Amino acid sequence: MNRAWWKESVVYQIYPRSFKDTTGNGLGDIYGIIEKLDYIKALNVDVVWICPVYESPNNDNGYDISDYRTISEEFGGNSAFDLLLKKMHDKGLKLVMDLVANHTSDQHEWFQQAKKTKTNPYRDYYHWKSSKNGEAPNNWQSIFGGTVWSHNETTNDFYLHLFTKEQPDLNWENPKVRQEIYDVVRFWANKGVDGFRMDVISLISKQKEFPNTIYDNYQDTIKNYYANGPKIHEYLQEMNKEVLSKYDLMTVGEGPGIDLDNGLDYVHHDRGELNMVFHFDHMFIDAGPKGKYDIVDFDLNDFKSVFNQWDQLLKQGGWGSIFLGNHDFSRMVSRFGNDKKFHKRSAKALAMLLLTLRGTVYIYQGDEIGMTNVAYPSINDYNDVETLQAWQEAQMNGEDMDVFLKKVHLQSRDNARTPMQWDKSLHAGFSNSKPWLTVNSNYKTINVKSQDNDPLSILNFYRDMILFRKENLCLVYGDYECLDEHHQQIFAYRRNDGQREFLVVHNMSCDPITWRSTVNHHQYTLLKTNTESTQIGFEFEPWQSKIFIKT
Ligand code: TEU
Repeated sequence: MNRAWWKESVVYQIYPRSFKDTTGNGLGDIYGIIEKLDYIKALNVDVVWICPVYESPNNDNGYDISDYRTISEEFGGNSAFDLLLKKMHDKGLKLVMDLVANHTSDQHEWFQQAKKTKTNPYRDYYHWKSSKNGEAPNNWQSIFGGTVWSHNETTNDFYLHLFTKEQPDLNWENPKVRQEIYDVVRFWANKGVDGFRMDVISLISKQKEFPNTIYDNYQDTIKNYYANGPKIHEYLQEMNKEVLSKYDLMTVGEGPGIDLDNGLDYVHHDRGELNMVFHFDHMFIDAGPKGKYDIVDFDLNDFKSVFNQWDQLLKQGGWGSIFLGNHDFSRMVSRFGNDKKFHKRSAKALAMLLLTLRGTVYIYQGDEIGMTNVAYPSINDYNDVETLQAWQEAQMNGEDMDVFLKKVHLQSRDNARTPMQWDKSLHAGFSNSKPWLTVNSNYKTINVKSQDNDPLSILNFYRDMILFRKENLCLVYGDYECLDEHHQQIFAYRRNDGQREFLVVHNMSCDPITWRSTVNHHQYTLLKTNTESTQIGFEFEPWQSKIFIKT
Protein backbone atom coordinates (compact mmCIF):
# COMPACT_ATOMS: atom_id res chain seq x y z
CA MET A 1 0.00 0.00 0.00
CA ASN A 2 1.45 3.38 -1.01
CA ARG A 3 2.20 5.70 1.85
CA ALA A 4 0.77 9.23 1.89
CA TRP A 5 0.70 11.98 4.50
CA TRP A 6 -3.06 12.19 4.40
CA LYS A 7 -3.38 8.48 5.12
CA GLU A 8 -1.21 8.75 8.22
CA SER A 9 -2.83 11.93 9.50
CA VAL A 10 -5.22 12.22 12.37
CA VAL A 11 -7.70 15.00 11.66
CA TYR A 12 -9.35 17.22 14.25
CA GLN A 13 -12.65 18.71 13.10
CA ILE A 14 -13.61 22.14 14.37
CA TYR A 15 -17.08 23.67 14.29
CA PRO A 16 -15.83 27.27 14.61
CA ARG A 17 -19.12 28.74 15.80
CA SER A 18 -18.91 26.55 18.91
CA PHE A 19 -15.18 26.35 19.53
CA LYS A 20 -14.03 29.53 21.27
CA ASP A 21 -15.36 33.09 21.30
CA THR A 22 -12.79 35.88 21.69
CA THR A 23 -15.01 38.88 20.97
CA GLY A 24 -17.71 38.32 23.56
CA ASN A 25 -20.59 38.09 21.08
CA GLY A 26 -21.43 34.50 21.99
CA LEU A 27 -20.16 33.09 18.67
CA GLY A 28 -16.91 31.24 18.26
CA ASP A 29 -14.39 32.81 15.89
CA ILE A 30 -11.08 32.26 14.15
CA TYR A 31 -9.07 34.09 16.80
CA GLY A 32 -10.53 31.54 19.19
CA ILE A 33 -9.01 28.75 17.12
CA ILE A 34 -5.70 30.62 17.08
CA GLU A 35 -5.85 30.94 20.86
CA LYS A 36 -6.28 27.18 21.18
CA LEU A 37 -3.60 26.06 18.71
CA ASP A 38 -1.32 24.84 21.48
CA TYR A 39 -4.19 22.77 22.82
CA ILE A 40 -4.77 21.30 19.36
CA LYS A 41 -1.09 20.63 18.79
CA ALA A 42 -0.87 18.87 22.15
CA LEU A 43 -3.57 16.44 21.00
CA ASN A 44 -0.93 15.13 18.57
CA VAL A 45 -3.20 15.55 15.56
CA ASP A 46 -1.77 16.60 12.20
CA VAL A 47 -4.63 18.22 10.34
CA VAL A 48 -7.46 20.53 11.32
CA TRP A 49 -10.63 20.62 9.23
CA ILE A 50 -12.71 23.69 9.88
CA CYS A 51 -16.40 23.80 8.98
CA PRO A 52 -17.39 26.73 6.73
CA VAL A 53 -16.28 30.19 7.82
CA TYR A 54 -17.19 32.02 4.62
CA GLU A 55 -19.64 34.87 4.31
CA SER A 56 -23.10 33.47 4.85
CA PRO A 57 -26.55 34.44 6.09
CA ASN A 58 -26.19 31.35 8.29
CA ASN A 59 -29.47 29.77 7.52
CA ASP A 60 -27.63 26.46 7.78
CA ASN A 61 -24.72 27.78 9.86
CA GLY A 62 -22.35 28.50 7.01
CA TYR A 63 -23.37 25.69 4.66
CA ASP A 64 -25.16 28.42 2.74
CA ILE A 65 -22.33 30.46 1.30
CA SER A 66 -22.91 33.92 -0.16
CA ASP A 67 -19.28 34.64 -1.06
CA TYR A 68 -16.72 31.87 -1.53
CA ARG A 69 -13.68 34.10 -1.27
CA THR A 70 -14.57 36.11 1.81
CA ILE A 71 -14.27 34.92 5.38
CA SER A 72 -17.21 36.19 7.36
CA GLU A 73 -16.48 39.24 9.53
CA GLU A 74 -18.22 37.45 12.41
CA PHE A 75 -15.43 34.90 12.30
CA GLY A 76 -12.69 37.54 11.98
CA GLY A 77 -12.52 38.12 8.23
CA ASN A 78 -9.80 37.15 5.76
CA SER A 79 -6.99 38.60 7.86
CA ALA A 80 -7.87 36.30 10.76
CA PHE A 81 -7.91 33.36 8.39
CA ASP A 82 -4.52 34.24 6.90
CA LEU A 83 -3.08 34.48 10.38
CA LEU A 84 -4.61 31.14 11.36
CA LEU A 85 -3.12 29.44 8.32
CA LYS A 86 0.31 30.90 8.98
CA LYS A 87 0.28 30.01 12.68
CA MET A 88 -0.89 26.51 11.92
CA HIS A 89 1.83 25.95 9.37
CA ASP A 90 4.41 27.35 11.80
CA LYS A 91 3.33 24.68 14.24
CA GLY A 92 3.40 21.93 11.64
CA LEU A 93 -0.38 21.62 11.46
CA LYS A 94 -2.25 21.36 8.18
CA LEU A 95 -5.54 23.09 7.42
CA VAL A 96 -8.45 21.60 5.51
CA MET A 97 -11.37 23.80 4.47
CA ASP A 98 -14.95 22.93 3.76
CA LEU A 99 -15.93 23.31 0.13
CA VAL A 100 -19.69 23.62 -0.31
CA ALA A 101 -20.14 23.33 -4.05
CA ASN A 102 -23.47 21.58 -4.47
CA HIS A 103 -25.39 24.71 -3.56
CA THR A 104 -24.93 28.35 -2.65
CA SER A 105 -26.91 30.64 -0.42
CA ASP A 106 -29.89 32.29 -2.08
CA GLN A 107 -28.11 35.52 -1.13
CA HIS A 108 -25.14 34.70 -3.36
CA GLU A 109 -24.79 37.19 -6.19
CA TRP A 110 -25.18 34.38 -8.74
CA PHE A 111 -28.61 33.48 -7.42
CA GLN A 112 -29.65 37.08 -6.95
CA GLN A 113 -28.96 37.56 -10.66
CA ALA A 114 -30.34 34.20 -11.76
CA LYS A 115 -33.77 34.76 -10.30
CA LYS A 116 -34.28 38.11 -12.07
CA THR A 117 -35.15 37.00 -15.60
CA LYS A 118 -35.05 33.92 -17.77
CA THR A 119 -32.39 35.56 -19.93
CA ASN A 120 -30.05 36.59 -17.15
CA PRO A 121 -26.50 35.27 -17.79
CA TYR A 122 -26.55 33.56 -14.38
CA ARG A 123 -29.86 31.83 -14.96
CA ASP A 124 -28.18 28.55 -15.94
CA TYR A 125 -26.11 28.54 -12.79
CA TYR A 126 -29.08 26.86 -11.08
CA HIS A 127 -31.79 24.31 -11.89
CA TRP A 128 -35.17 25.64 -13.00
CA LYS A 129 -38.35 23.86 -13.89
CA SER A 130 -41.90 24.96 -14.53
CA SER A 131 -45.04 23.03 -13.84
CA LYS A 132 -48.44 23.08 -15.51
CA ASN A 133 -50.66 23.45 -12.47
CA GLY A 134 -48.41 25.52 -10.23
CA GLU A 135 -47.54 22.51 -8.10
CA ALA A 136 -44.03 21.26 -7.37
CA PRO A 137 -42.55 19.73 -10.57
CA ASN A 138 -41.88 16.34 -8.95
CA ASN A 139 -42.30 14.42 -5.72
CA TRP A 140 -38.78 14.87 -4.34
CA GLN A 141 -38.55 15.72 -0.66
CA SER A 142 -35.77 17.93 0.64
CA ILE A 143 -33.15 16.32 2.89
CA PHE A 144 -34.43 18.70 5.56
CA GLY A 145 -38.13 18.14 4.78
CA GLY A 146 -40.73 19.64 2.43
CA THR A 147 -40.53 19.80 -1.35
CA VAL A 148 -37.21 20.47 -3.09
CA TRP A 149 -38.86 23.04 -5.37
CA SER A 150 -39.49 26.68 -4.49
CA HIS A 151 -41.42 29.05 -6.66
CA ASN A 152 -39.74 32.16 -8.07
CA GLU A 153 -42.30 34.82 -8.83
CA THR A 154 -40.41 36.95 -11.32
CA THR A 155 -39.85 34.04 -13.69
CA ASN A 156 -42.90 32.02 -12.65
CA ASP A 157 -41.06 28.75 -12.28
CA PHE A 158 -39.34 26.67 -9.63
CA TYR A 159 -35.73 26.27 -8.54
CA LEU A 160 -34.27 23.13 -7.05
CA HIS A 161 -32.90 22.91 -3.52
CA LEU A 162 -32.07 19.52 -2.02
CA PHE A 163 -31.65 21.26 1.36
CA THR A 164 -33.47 24.42 2.55
CA LYS A 165 -35.05 26.86 0.11
CA GLU A 166 -32.23 29.25 1.01
CA GLN A 167 -29.74 26.75 -0.48
CA PRO A 168 -30.40 26.57 -4.24
CA ASP A 169 -28.52 23.78 -6.02
CA LEU A 170 -25.86 24.77 -8.54
CA ASN A 171 -26.14 23.46 -12.07
CA TRP A 172 -22.88 21.59 -12.69
CA GLU A 173 -24.00 20.84 -16.27
CA ASN A 174 -23.03 24.43 -16.96
CA PRO A 175 -19.28 24.52 -17.65
CA LYS A 176 -19.13 28.07 -16.30
CA VAL A 177 -20.32 26.86 -12.91
CA ARG A 178 -17.63 24.22 -12.85
CA GLN A 179 -14.96 26.76 -13.74
CA GLU A 180 -16.21 29.09 -11.01
CA ILE A 181 -15.85 26.33 -8.43
CA TYR A 182 -12.43 25.29 -9.71
CA ASP A 183 -11.37 28.93 -9.39
CA VAL A 184 -12.52 28.96 -5.79
CA VAL A 185 -10.44 25.84 -5.11
CA ARG A 186 -7.44 27.49 -6.80
CA PHE A 187 -7.93 30.64 -4.75
CA TRP A 188 -7.65 28.78 -1.42
CA ALA A 189 -5.05 26.30 -2.61
CA ASN A 190 -2.87 29.22 -3.75
CA LYS A 191 -3.15 30.67 -0.28
CA GLY A 192 -1.69 27.42 0.97
CA VAL A 193 -4.58 25.45 2.43
CA ASP A 194 -3.83 21.75 2.56
CA GLY A 195 -7.08 20.20 1.49
CA PHE A 196 -10.82 20.20 1.18
CA ARG A 197 -13.69 18.39 2.75
CA MET A 198 -16.27 18.52 -0.01
CA ASP A 199 -19.78 18.92 1.24
CA VAL A 200 -22.39 16.58 -0.29
CA ILE A 201 -20.18 16.15 -3.33
CA SER A 202 -22.13 13.01 -4.30
CA LEU A 203 -25.11 15.22 -5.17
CA ILE A 204 -23.59 17.57 -7.75
CA SER A 205 -24.69 15.72 -10.89
CA LYS A 206 -28.45 15.76 -11.40
CA GLN A 207 -30.73 13.57 -13.48
CA LYS A 208 -31.79 16.10 -16.07
CA GLU A 209 -35.43 15.06 -16.33
CA PHE A 210 -35.98 15.03 -12.56
CA PRO A 211 -38.09 11.84 -12.58
CA ASN A 212 -40.39 11.13 -9.64
CA THR A 213 -38.92 8.85 -7.02
CA ILE A 214 -40.59 5.48 -6.80
CA TYR A 215 -39.23 4.69 -3.32
CA ASP A 216 -40.78 5.02 0.11
CA ASN A 217 -37.47 4.39 1.76
CA TYR A 218 -35.70 7.72 2.01
CA GLN A 219 -32.17 6.34 1.69
CA ASP A 220 -33.14 4.63 -1.59
CA THR A 221 -34.41 7.91 -2.96
CA ILE A 222 -31.21 9.67 -2.01
CA LYS A 223 -29.02 6.98 -3.48
CA ASN A 224 -30.94 6.53 -6.74
CA TYR A 225 -32.25 9.99 -7.50
CA TYR A 226 -30.30 12.70 -5.69
CA ALA A 227 -26.83 11.22 -5.47
CA ASN A 228 -24.46 9.49 -7.89
CA GLY A 229 -25.89 11.30 -10.93
CA PRO A 230 -24.91 10.39 -14.48
CA LYS A 231 -21.94 12.78 -14.68
CA ILE A 232 -20.65 12.67 -11.12
CA HIS A 233 -17.43 10.91 -12.02
CA GLU A 234 -16.86 13.00 -15.11
CA TYR A 235 -17.02 16.16 -12.95
CA LEU A 236 -14.81 14.79 -10.22
CA GLN A 237 -12.22 13.65 -12.71
CA GLU A 238 -12.31 17.02 -14.42
CA MET A 239 -11.88 18.86 -11.12
CA ASN A 240 -9.01 16.60 -10.22
CA LYS A 241 -7.29 17.01 -13.55
CA GLU A 242 -7.74 20.75 -13.84
CA VAL A 243 -7.12 21.78 -10.24
CA LEU A 244 -6.61 19.27 -7.44
CA SER A 245 -3.77 17.39 -9.09
CA LYS A 246 -1.76 20.61 -9.39
CA TYR A 247 -1.38 20.81 -5.61
CA ASP A 248 -0.54 18.47 -2.77
CA LEU A 249 -4.04 18.44 -1.34
CA MET A 250 -5.99 16.07 0.83
CA THR A 251 -9.56 15.57 -0.39
CA VAL A 252 -12.45 13.95 1.36
CA GLY A 253 -15.85 13.94 -0.26
CA GLU A 254 -18.90 13.83 1.91
CA GLY A 255 -21.54 11.66 0.46
CA PRO A 256 -25.17 10.89 1.09
CA GLY A 257 -25.97 7.95 -1.19
CA ILE A 258 -22.40 6.67 -1.24
CA ASP A 259 -22.35 3.03 -0.28
CA LEU A 260 -20.63 -0.27 -0.93
CA ASP A 261 -21.98 -0.43 -4.48
CA ASN A 262 -20.36 2.79 -5.62
CA GLY A 263 -17.86 3.81 -2.93
CA LEU A 264 -14.75 2.58 -4.68
CA ASP A 265 -15.57 4.58 -7.81
CA TYR A 266 -15.06 7.80 -5.88
CA VAL A 267 -11.72 6.88 -4.36
CA HIS A 268 -9.96 4.21 -6.38
CA HIS A 269 -6.41 5.47 -6.87
CA ASP A 270 -6.47 4.78 -10.60
CA ARG A 271 -9.49 6.97 -11.18
CA GLY A 272 -8.12 10.38 -10.21
CA GLU A 273 -11.10 11.62 -8.21
CA LEU A 274 -10.95 11.93 -4.41
CA ASN A 275 -8.62 10.59 -1.72
CA MET A 276 -11.46 9.35 0.45
CA VAL A 277 -15.14 9.77 1.24
CA PHE A 278 -17.33 9.98 4.28
CA HIS A 279 -20.11 7.43 3.84
CA PHE A 280 -22.95 7.24 6.35
CA ASP A 281 -23.57 3.51 6.55
CA HIS A 282 -22.79 3.40 10.27
CA MET A 283 -24.20 6.86 10.97
CA PHE A 284 -27.71 5.98 9.76
CA ILE A 285 -27.60 2.56 11.36
CA ASP A 286 -30.33 3.59 13.82
CA ALA A 287 -32.51 5.26 11.16
CA GLY A 288 -35.55 3.48 9.77
CA PRO A 289 -37.04 3.77 6.25
CA LYS A 290 -38.31 7.29 6.87
CA GLY A 291 -35.01 8.78 7.96
CA LYS A 292 -33.25 9.76 11.15
CA TYR A 293 -36.37 10.56 13.18
CA ASP A 294 -37.69 7.10 12.41
CA ILE A 295 -35.46 5.55 15.06
CA VAL A 296 -34.64 1.84 15.13
CA ASP A 297 -32.50 -0.15 17.58
CA PHE A 298 -28.74 -0.15 17.26
CA ASP A 299 -27.28 -3.56 16.50
CA LEU A 300 -23.57 -4.17 17.09
CA ASN A 301 -23.49 -6.82 14.38
CA ASP A 302 -24.67 -4.37 11.76
CA PHE A 303 -22.18 -1.84 13.04
CA LYS A 304 -19.25 -4.24 12.78
CA SER A 305 -20.39 -5.37 9.41
CA VAL A 306 -20.21 -1.79 8.05
CA PHE A 307 -16.55 -1.53 9.01
CA ASN A 308 -15.76 -5.03 7.77
CA GLN A 309 -17.40 -4.59 4.41
CA TRP A 310 -15.94 -1.17 3.79
CA ASP A 311 -12.46 -2.38 4.61
CA GLN A 312 -12.91 -5.29 2.21
CA LEU A 313 -13.98 -2.89 -0.49
CA LEU A 314 -11.37 -0.21 0.02
CA LYS A 315 -8.44 -2.57 0.18
CA GLN A 316 -9.05 -3.14 -3.51
CA GLY A 317 -7.38 0.20 -4.22
CA GLY A 318 -8.96 2.96 -2.20
CA TRP A 319 -8.65 4.52 1.22
CA GLY A 320 -11.21 5.12 3.95
CA SER A 321 -12.11 7.68 6.55
CA ILE A 322 -12.84 6.58 10.07
CA PHE A 323 -15.20 8.70 12.13
CA LEU A 324 -17.92 8.17 14.70
CA GLY A 325 -19.28 11.68 14.95
CA ASN A 326 -19.31 15.11 13.40
CA HIS A 327 -21.40 18.30 13.52
CA ASP A 328 -24.39 16.55 11.90
CA PHE A 329 -24.95 13.71 14.33
CA SER A 330 -25.41 13.20 18.01
CA ARG A 331 -22.38 12.73 20.26
CA MET A 332 -20.50 9.50 19.74
CA VAL A 333 -20.29 8.58 23.42
CA SER A 334 -24.05 9.05 23.84
CA ARG A 335 -24.79 7.19 20.67
CA PHE A 336 -22.37 4.29 20.46
CA GLY A 337 -21.08 4.29 24.04
CA ASN A 338 -22.72 4.82 27.38
CA ASP A 339 -22.85 8.40 28.62
CA LYS A 340 -24.04 7.50 32.11
CA LYS A 341 -22.48 4.81 34.27
CA PHE A 342 -19.64 4.04 31.85
CA HIS A 343 -19.11 7.47 30.43
CA LYS A 344 -15.36 7.71 30.85
CA ARG A 345 -14.64 4.14 30.00
CA SER A 346 -16.85 3.93 26.94
CA ALA A 347 -15.49 7.25 25.64
CA LYS A 348 -12.02 5.75 25.89
CA ALA A 349 -13.13 2.47 24.30
CA LEU A 350 -14.52 4.38 21.33
CA ALA A 351 -11.27 6.35 21.10
CA MET A 352 -9.43 3.06 20.94
CA LEU A 353 -11.77 1.84 18.24
CA LEU A 354 -11.33 4.98 16.16
CA LEU A 355 -7.58 4.93 16.47
CA THR A 356 -7.01 1.27 15.64
CA LEU A 357 -9.05 0.93 12.47
CA ARG A 358 -7.65 1.28 8.95
CA GLY A 359 -8.22 4.65 7.31
CA THR A 360 -7.66 8.31 8.08
CA VAL A 361 -9.06 9.09 11.52
CA TYR A 362 -11.30 12.10 12.16
CA ILE A 363 -11.96 13.33 15.68
CA TYR A 364 -14.76 15.82 16.22
CA GLN A 365 -14.20 18.66 18.68
CA GLY A 366 -15.33 17.82 22.18
CA ASP A 367 -15.25 14.07 21.65
CA GLU A 368 -11.72 14.10 23.04
CA ILE A 369 -13.17 15.08 26.42
CA GLY A 370 -16.24 12.89 26.11
CA MET A 371 -18.80 15.62 25.50
CA THR A 372 -22.31 14.20 25.50
CA ASN A 373 -25.71 14.86 23.98
CA VAL A 374 -27.73 17.70 25.39
CA ALA A 375 -31.46 17.50 26.14
CA TYR A 376 -32.95 20.98 26.07
CA PRO A 377 -36.33 21.24 27.75
CA SER A 378 -38.05 22.98 24.84
CA ILE A 379 -37.85 23.08 21.06
CA ASN A 380 -37.28 26.83 21.43
CA ASP A 381 -33.81 26.08 22.77
CA TYR A 382 -32.84 24.40 19.50
CA ASN A 383 -31.21 26.21 16.61
CA ASP A 384 -30.51 23.63 13.90
CA VAL A 385 -32.57 24.13 10.77
CA GLU A 386 -32.90 20.38 10.21
CA THR A 387 -34.27 19.88 13.72
CA LEU A 388 -36.71 22.76 13.39
CA GLN A 389 -37.99 21.60 10.02
CA ALA A 390 -38.42 18.05 11.32
CA TRP A 391 -40.36 19.49 14.27
CA GLN A 392 -42.68 21.44 11.99
CA GLU A 393 -43.31 18.43 9.84
CA ALA A 394 -44.06 16.25 12.87
CA GLN A 395 -46.51 18.87 14.06
CA MET A 396 -48.22 18.95 10.68
CA ASN A 397 -48.48 15.16 10.75
CA GLY A 398 -50.22 15.32 14.12
CA GLU A 399 -47.48 13.46 16.00
CA ASP A 400 -47.30 13.40 19.79
CA MET A 401 -44.88 16.28 20.34
CA ASP A 402 -43.73 15.13 23.79
CA VAL A 403 -42.56 11.92 22.19
CA PHE A 404 -41.03 13.85 19.32
CA LEU A 405 -39.04 16.05 21.73
CA LYS A 406 -37.47 12.87 23.08
CA LYS A 407 -36.45 11.95 19.55
CA VAL A 408 -34.97 15.41 19.14
CA HIS A 409 -32.94 14.79 22.28
CA LEU A 410 -31.50 11.72 20.62
CA GLN A 411 -31.06 12.89 17.06
CA SER A 412 -30.74 16.66 16.80
CA ARG A 413 -27.58 17.97 15.18
CA ASP A 414 -27.42 20.51 18.02
CA ASN A 415 -26.21 17.68 20.25
CA ALA A 416 -22.86 18.08 18.57
CA ARG A 417 -22.98 21.84 18.29
CA THR A 418 -23.16 22.91 21.93
CA PRO A 419 -20.21 25.13 22.87
CA MET A 420 -16.88 23.50 23.60
CA GLN A 421 -16.46 22.93 27.33
CA TRP A 422 -13.14 24.50 28.28
CA ASP A 423 -13.55 24.91 32.04
CA LYS A 424 -16.13 25.16 34.80
CA SER A 425 -16.53 28.94 34.71
CA LEU A 426 -19.70 30.58 33.42
CA HIS A 427 -20.50 29.50 29.81
CA ALA A 428 -17.85 26.79 30.14
CA GLY A 429 -15.04 29.20 29.28
CA PHE A 430 -16.34 29.31 25.72
CA SER A 431 -17.44 32.94 25.86
CA ASN A 432 -17.92 35.66 28.41
CA SER A 433 -21.45 36.32 27.21
CA LYS A 434 -24.49 34.19 26.45
CA PRO A 435 -23.52 31.68 23.74
CA TRP A 436 -25.52 31.30 20.52
CA LEU A 437 -26.51 27.81 21.70
CA THR A 438 -26.87 26.96 25.38
CA VAL A 439 -23.91 25.18 26.94
CA ASN A 440 -24.52 21.58 28.01
CA SER A 441 -25.32 21.64 31.73
CA ASN A 442 -22.68 18.99 32.46
CA TYR A 443 -19.81 21.41 31.68
CA LYS A 444 -18.71 21.61 35.30
CA THR A 445 -17.76 17.95 35.30
CA ILE A 446 -16.85 17.46 31.63
CA ASN A 447 -14.33 20.09 30.55
CA VAL A 448 -10.80 20.47 29.24
CA LYS A 449 -9.33 22.08 32.32
CA SER A 450 -10.35 19.32 34.70
CA GLN A 451 -8.90 16.69 32.34
CA ASP A 452 -5.75 18.41 31.21
CA ASN A 453 -3.51 17.31 34.07
CA ASP A 454 -5.37 14.16 35.04
CA PRO A 455 -3.36 11.22 33.69
CA LEU A 456 -6.48 9.05 33.66
CA SER A 457 -8.72 11.51 31.80
CA ILE A 458 -10.36 10.88 28.44
CA LEU A 459 -8.33 13.78 27.05
CA ASN A 460 -5.00 12.28 28.03
CA PHE A 461 -6.15 8.94 26.74
CA TYR A 462 -6.77 10.49 23.32
CA ARG A 463 -3.39 12.25 23.34
CA ASP A 464 -1.72 8.99 24.16
CA MET A 465 -3.69 6.85 21.69
CA ILE A 466 -3.05 9.27 18.83
CA LEU A 467 0.64 9.08 19.53
CA PHE A 468 0.44 5.31 19.78
CA ARG A 469 -1.15 5.12 16.34
CA LYS A 470 1.47 7.37 14.85
CA GLU A 471 4.25 5.30 16.34
CA ASN A 472 2.72 2.11 14.96
CA LEU A 473 2.11 2.44 11.26
CA CYS A 474 0.70 -1.07 11.30
CA LEU A 475 -2.42 0.52 12.77
CA VAL A 476 -2.63 2.82 9.77
CA TYR A 477 -1.80 0.46 6.91
CA GLY A 478 -1.92 -3.07 8.30
CA ASP A 479 -4.48 -5.55 7.03
CA TYR A 480 -7.68 -5.66 8.99
CA GLU A 481 -9.37 -8.94 9.86
CA CYS A 482 -12.50 -9.06 11.97
CA LEU A 483 -12.79 -11.99 14.40
CA ASP A 484 -15.91 -13.54 15.84
CA GLU A 485 -18.02 -11.35 13.58
CA HIS A 486 -21.35 -12.35 15.03
CA HIS A 487 -20.53 -11.87 18.68
CA GLN A 488 -23.18 -9.63 20.18
CA GLN A 489 -20.93 -7.67 22.54
CA ILE A 490 -17.36 -8.05 21.37
CA PHE A 491 -15.77 -6.17 18.48
CA ALA A 492 -12.43 -7.86 17.81
CA TYR A 493 -9.95 -7.62 14.98
CA ARG A 494 -6.38 -8.19 13.96
CA ARG A 495 -4.18 -5.62 12.28
CA ASN A 496 -1.21 -7.09 10.51
CA ASP A 497 1.36 -5.48 8.24
CA GLY A 498 3.49 -8.55 7.64
CA GLN A 499 5.92 -7.53 10.34
CA ARG A 500 3.74 -7.15 13.35
CA GLU A 501 0.31 -8.14 14.46
CA PHE A 502 -1.98 -6.31 16.82
CA LEU A 503 -5.08 -7.86 18.27
CA VAL A 504 -7.69 -5.32 19.35
CA VAL A 505 -10.71 -6.39 21.38
CA HIS A 506 -13.50 -4.17 22.65
CA ASN A 507 -16.28 -5.17 24.98
CA MET A 508 -18.95 -2.84 23.66
CA SER A 509 -21.45 -3.63 26.35
CA CYS A 510 -22.29 -2.81 29.97
CA ASP A 511 -21.72 -6.40 31.11
CA PRO A 512 -18.48 -8.11 32.08
CA ILE A 513 -17.59 -10.65 29.40
CA THR A 514 -15.14 -13.45 28.96
CA TRP A 515 -14.34 -13.68 25.28
CA ARG A 516 -14.32 -17.34 24.35
CA SER A 517 -12.29 -17.28 21.23
CA THR A 518 -10.36 -19.58 18.98
CA VAL A 519 -7.50 -17.13 19.35
CA ASN A 520 -4.87 -18.38 21.77
CA HIS A 521 -4.32 -15.53 24.20
CA HIS A 522 -0.97 -16.93 25.31
CA GLN A 523 0.42 -15.80 21.96
CA TYR A 524 -0.45 -12.22 22.73
CA THR A 525 0.88 -9.65 25.18
CA LEU A 526 -1.34 -6.92 26.50
CA LEU A 527 -0.08 -3.46 25.52
CA LYS A 528 -2.89 -1.11 26.41
CA THR A 529 -6.27 -0.99 27.98
CA ASN A 530 -8.73 1.71 28.98
CA THR A 531 -9.36 0.65 32.56
CA GLU A 532 -7.18 0.06 35.58
CA SER A 533 -7.73 -3.68 35.46
CA THR A 534 -4.53 -5.68 35.15
CA GLN A 535 -6.17 -8.81 33.75
CA ILE A 536 -4.01 -9.74 30.77
CA GLY A 537 -6.27 -12.28 29.08
CA PHE A 538 -9.67 -12.27 27.42
CA GLU A 539 -11.70 -11.26 30.42
CA PHE A 540 -13.30 -7.89 29.98
CA GLU A 541 -14.92 -5.44 32.31
CA PRO A 542 -17.89 -3.48 30.92
CA TRP A 543 -16.68 -1.26 28.06
CA GLN A 544 -13.14 -2.46 28.42
CA SER A 545 -10.90 -2.44 25.34
CA LYS A 546 -7.53 -4.12 25.03
CA ILE A 547 -4.74 -3.90 22.51
CA PHE A 548 -2.43 -6.90 22.37
CA ILE A 549 0.64 -7.56 20.32
CA LYS A 550 1.53 -10.98 18.97
CA THR A 551 4.72 -12.23 20.54
O1 TEU B 1 -24.48 17.36 5.33
C1 TEU B 1 -25.04 16.53 4.37
C2 TEU B 1 -25.94 15.53 4.88
O2 TEU B 1 -26.13 14.51 4.28
C3 TEU B 1 -26.64 15.87 6.10
O3 TEU B 1 -27.77 16.50 5.66
C4 TEU B 1 -26.94 14.72 6.97
O4 TEU B 1 -27.59 13.71 6.27
C5 TEU B 1 -27.86 15.16 8.04
O5 TEU B 1 -27.43 16.40 8.53
C6 TEU B 1 -27.89 14.16 9.14
O6 TEU B 1 -28.70 14.67 10.13
C7 TEU B 1 -23.75 18.42 4.89
C8 TEU B 1 -23.25 19.24 6.06
O7 TEU B 1 -22.37 18.47 6.81
C9 TEU B 1 -24.42 19.74 6.83
O8 TEU B 1 -24.03 20.41 7.98
C10 TEU B 1 -25.20 20.65 5.91
O9 TEU B 1 -26.35 21.08 6.55
C11 TEU B 1 -25.57 19.97 4.60
O10 TEU B 1 -24.49 19.26 4.03
C12 TEU B 1 -25.99 20.99 3.57
O11 TEU B 1 -24.88 21.73 3.15
